[in-house]
Amino acid sequence: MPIRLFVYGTLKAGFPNHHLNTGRRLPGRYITCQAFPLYVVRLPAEDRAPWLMNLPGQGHCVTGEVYEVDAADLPAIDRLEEVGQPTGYERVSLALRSADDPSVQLQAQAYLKPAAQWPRCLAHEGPYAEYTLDHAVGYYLIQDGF
Ligand code: PCA
Repeated sequence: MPIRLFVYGTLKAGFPNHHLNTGRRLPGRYITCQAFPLYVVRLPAEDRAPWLMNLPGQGHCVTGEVYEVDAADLPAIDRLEEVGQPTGYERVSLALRSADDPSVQLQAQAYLKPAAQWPRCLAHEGPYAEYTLDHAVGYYLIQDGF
């Protein structure tokens, strides 16, 4: 059974973790129906990571891509996103609309940061409506350092 996954960060096509995204993409781009704050956060000794905070109503409606992922592949992606760990993402269901045809709406899972991890004390940029390749530059640099 495939599940729908909305990706807005490094799992998007052309971004650093896309090779770990085993899903089949639905054509076009999708936008969250509700606004959420999308930050690019600098973690000490880590990367420059996209954080979509689970704070609906703040920030912007955020653009990303939707994939159909085999349920058997989901645990590996959950591990990458550190679901269940104190510093990880939580996988929640979001309402989305197609960027091309606003009448097309669907629900998909997405990796959001719990509100309690709000990056007040961390260097962060945003909120943005979209995570771009410019935002991923720091991520690439750190990855290259390993
Ligand atoms: N990976 C997930 C959540 C943030 C990240 O970098 C994604 O692309 O949606």
